[in-house]
Amino acid sequence: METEREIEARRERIDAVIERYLPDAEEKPYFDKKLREAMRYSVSAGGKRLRPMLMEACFELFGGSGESVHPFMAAIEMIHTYSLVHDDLPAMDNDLYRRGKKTTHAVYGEAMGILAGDGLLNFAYETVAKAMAEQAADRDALNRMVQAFGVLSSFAGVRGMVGGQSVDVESESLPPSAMTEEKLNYIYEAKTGALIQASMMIGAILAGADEDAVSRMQEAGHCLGMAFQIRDDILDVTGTTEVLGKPVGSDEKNNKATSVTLRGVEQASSEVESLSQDAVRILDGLGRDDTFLRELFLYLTDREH
Ligand code: GRG
Repeated sequence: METEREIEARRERIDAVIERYLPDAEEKPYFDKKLREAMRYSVSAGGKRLRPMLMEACFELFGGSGESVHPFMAAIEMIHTYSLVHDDLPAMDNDLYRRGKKTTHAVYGEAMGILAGDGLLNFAYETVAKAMAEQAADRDALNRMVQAFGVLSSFAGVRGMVGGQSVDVESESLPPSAMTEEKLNYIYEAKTGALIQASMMIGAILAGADEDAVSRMQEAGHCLGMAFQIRDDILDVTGTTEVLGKPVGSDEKNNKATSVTLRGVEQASSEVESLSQDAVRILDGLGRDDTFLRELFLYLTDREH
């Protein structure tokens, strides 16, 4: 209960941070007002804010303080939200509900859905670039931000989330029997795991953690990301639309190969358990006060939505 209260309090603070970096819908020129409204709708429609929360908690774990992590927290949520907006489009999953609300394209139309996603992706990098320019005088801080920027762009891109999504999309036109364990692991690590890994690594980098610590965060993020996605597969079978805020049973409807269709709910659940223990073990191995992060890991791998 204490953990849930802490998570909720952090989520509210993160919402306020993100709000500060979103484009203003009223700002002139007004001709593109609809686009800015659609971008704001997509981000403000809710969400657990897991990635910025992990980023901030990792920043704190390595002794980071102050606001240098804020633009990156906002940026990763913008990138995550763009991926959801595009994933919901008719050309991809064609979903009408997300986070308990109508999806962006269902409200603003397909073309504006595409543009809102494009807008969020670009605005994420613009946000970070602006923050970097403001740090130009402090070489150490700037170097950390440059490194974090590299992680953000590569893990969100072709070698990360976009790459994973492309293989996921391609696999959908093949029979589920064509899916291999190796390919499914790649899809999960890239599509879902990459942004989780990036969040944790960026928090550590901005706090000044050394290379070894950053690679341990990458490893812990891998375990957490895999556990998170497998839990998502399980919830698609065992969850409810009311609690999840999105349709359930969509994997079966789309005849999609997942960890559950390949290995069954029971085995998938024990994988979640062992991956989450691995993640906690890596974290504990750092010998730092990881109380909140540890609780967050366990909460996320045990989540109901
Ligand atoms: C379109 C480039 C592109 C990528 C899409 C993220 C993604 C890749 C697709 C979304 C579909 C999906 C089930 C992804 C798995 C990761 C996942 C469970 C995303 C939802 O993340 P949450 O639960 O969402 O953190 P909220 O709404 O809480 O932010």
